[in-house]
Amino acid sequence: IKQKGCVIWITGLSGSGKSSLACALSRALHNRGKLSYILDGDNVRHGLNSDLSFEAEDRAENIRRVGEVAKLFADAGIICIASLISPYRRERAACRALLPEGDFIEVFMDVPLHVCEARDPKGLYKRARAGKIKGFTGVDDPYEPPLDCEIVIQNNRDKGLSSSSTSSSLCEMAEIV
Ligand code: GGZ
Repeated sequence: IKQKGCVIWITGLSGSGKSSLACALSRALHNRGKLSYILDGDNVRHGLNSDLSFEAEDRAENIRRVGEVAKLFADAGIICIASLISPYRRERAACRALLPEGDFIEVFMDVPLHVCEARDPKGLYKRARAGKIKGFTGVDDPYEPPLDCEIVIQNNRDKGLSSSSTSSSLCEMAEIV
């Protein structure tokens, strides 16, 4: 196997397009003959992390566990794409620190809250605004954007990942790993 493992860590608000990017990236890698595996926050929370809530301490533990599992995938030579809100800088930095320099690629889905909220694919923002979900990221819970990450994607369109800058970022990522 010629492939070297690494972690591509996608952070951003709910509805910013993290999961869509993860899928598109995984396809782009597959087309280049590279093996990847997606760890998606929403999915992992149904299994490995089903014991965790959205309280700050549990979010930190969610990020920590995904970081450790991502490292195991990278050690096995797989490109692990982690896609979770991961709202805290400190925990993202701790995940980065698990890997050798250059093997952790942080991608920020830089989408304004109002755009995510207008998309609201699962109606969660609406429920959060109505007070039915407490502690929703961006509404009444913090999100700390990266200050210095490898890739920033401005995915401002109403739907999908159609912008040309997004596809060039995709190619860039698929080529660097
Ligand atoms: C944020 C929440 C919340 C709260 C449920 N805050 O867009 P989604 O629905 O499909 O993905 C979100 C997912 C966030 O899980 P993560 O593991 O990525 O979060 S973190 O990294 O902060 O631990 C959202 C849904 O779960 N969801 N309640 N209160 N998102």
